[in-house]
Amino acid sequence: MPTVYGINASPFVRKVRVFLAEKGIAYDLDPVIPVNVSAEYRKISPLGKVPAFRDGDRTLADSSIICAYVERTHPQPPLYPSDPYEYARALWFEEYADSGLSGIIGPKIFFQKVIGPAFFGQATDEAMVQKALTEELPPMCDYLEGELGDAAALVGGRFSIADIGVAAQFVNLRHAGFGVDATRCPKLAKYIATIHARPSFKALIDEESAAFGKPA
Ligand SMILES: N[C@@H](CCC(=O)N[C@@H](CS)C(=O)NCC(=O)O)C(=O)O
Repeated sequence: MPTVYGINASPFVRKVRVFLAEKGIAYDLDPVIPVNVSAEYRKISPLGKVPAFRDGDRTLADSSIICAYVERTHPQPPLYPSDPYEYARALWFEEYADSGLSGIIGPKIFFQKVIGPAFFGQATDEAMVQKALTEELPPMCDYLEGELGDAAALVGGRFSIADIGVAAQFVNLRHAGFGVDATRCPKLAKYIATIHARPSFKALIDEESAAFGKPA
């Protein structure tokens, strides 16, 4: 059985776990916290980050690379589009989530509201949270709202890595007690709720909410 290394609060760990669940692949979870990681762990994840992955004697780091690998080892059901342009668009939304959404939701909202107070005894910087919620996140949601249109999936009308990557980030927003502004971005709000209701996401949201001592 493969092993996923990383804590469940990480959207990148979640991305890999959802991906494996959608493929029907069982795995062990080794809850590595990415702070002062061991020299042993750095051999698997040289940047010291989570997630990392072990498949027998093969190891990999980085959620995007792990998902790309698993897609090749377990092609069914396909989670990347086959059309070249749609494939690239799916990678783009994954990147938009990993580099764009994560930089706002992660440190400026989720860390401030959940991780900092609970694990580092740090007070929430409410000004930072409010700026992120009212100025920084809305234009990023506007973009997704426009790209989504009336579709149920971001690319090619079919659930893919694009949806996993984007929805994984919004779980952290949810854990922080916020959601997509349904008045400003009604399609995105409905889409995120639908993706989060998939069994692959719901199981993790329930597990994580329990760990944070909050209702899902
Ligand atoms: N591009 C990486 C990003 C992973 C990442 O930033 N993980 C965070 C946790 S959410 C981490 O390990 N941070 C610790 C560090 O940067 O040292 C991926 O997709 O796996």
